Amino acid sequence: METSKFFPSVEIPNEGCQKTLKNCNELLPTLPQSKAWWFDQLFQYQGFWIPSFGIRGSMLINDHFKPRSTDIIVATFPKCGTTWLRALVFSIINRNSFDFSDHPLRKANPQELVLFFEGYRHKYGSTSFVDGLPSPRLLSTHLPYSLFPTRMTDDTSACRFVYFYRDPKDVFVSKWHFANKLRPKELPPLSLEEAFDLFCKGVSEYGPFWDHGLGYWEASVESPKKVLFLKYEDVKKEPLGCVRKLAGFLGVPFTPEEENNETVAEIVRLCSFESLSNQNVNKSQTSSGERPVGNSDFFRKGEVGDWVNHLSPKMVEKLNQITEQKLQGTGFNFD
Ligand code: PAP
Repeated sequence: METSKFFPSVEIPNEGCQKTLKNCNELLPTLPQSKAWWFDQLFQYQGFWIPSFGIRGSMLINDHFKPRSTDIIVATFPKCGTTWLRALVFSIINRNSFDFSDHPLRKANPQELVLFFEGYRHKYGSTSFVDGLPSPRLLSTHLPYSLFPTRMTDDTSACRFVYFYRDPKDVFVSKWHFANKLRPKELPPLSLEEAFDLFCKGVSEYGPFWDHGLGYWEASVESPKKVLFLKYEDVKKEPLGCVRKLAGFLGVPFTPEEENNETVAEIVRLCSFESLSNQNVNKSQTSSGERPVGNSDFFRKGEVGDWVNHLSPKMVEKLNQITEQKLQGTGFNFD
């Protein structure tokens, strides 16, 4: 049996999973393709540009995942602050199990504590790893809402989704930096202009960005008890209020005693960019997963509005225009 720190054990997939993998392998060559920003190719699948492992993961989830009413899914478009949201949800849910001075977030990257859902065993196709996790299971995803099975998204299911939205201008800049850091050395750097063109056309990992956000936004309006839609910028502005809201949504509101002993403030402090990025485990280039991405790669600036340092006025105008057009009439307003 193969082992890794991120995925403790790898099993031979059972017959059902093998069938799903076979279906996926047959499907992939039939899908429209585009080059990815970093490693894998992108495939257009059910309206979104997704790397092959994401499609495999989604198909495995659809065919075999057994949801529990206690499941919590941390959902984001890449570079919207997944690391932060993972840390916040983990520390809220486990606040009575650990001392803040000796907390798991001081020893492990949030990726190791809230596992990448569609990434789980995608390569080998076994689902027993996630099946074996204790409740409540905290899982993180970049998959669009529409790619989850209805047994997770309809009213009969009690599992919950928390979604982080972020200004697309900052998402684009963060993604562009990340891509150039991780692109194989044999490839030329991805220019800002080329990346911008791809992003605007919706061609980026799990894109189009706007359709991704809208899927979760609409679900949050329709089923506010199932989907919580949070903005990165709002959590930056009002971290205490947002953490209280998050805890309430997750069914574990803070008690008056916790309010008095500063538990909310401790969580906000522990999960802040300054705190997480300064933990030794997150300063290292060590990879928590199977991808050649170091823990430190998930921490760059952690600021709102860094786009002003990178985008030309024309680029800003174009992105703002696309955002306005896409969100028109949806009831969702970025401001
Ligand atoms: P992923 O999608 O690959 O998992 P993700 O964590 O969503 O990455 O995004 C990384 C961004 O979140 C980085 O943004 P930047 O490039 O604009 O700086 C990273 O700095 C930021 N980030 C990571 N941790 C935090 C945090 N605790 N608070 C605020 N921002 C954070």
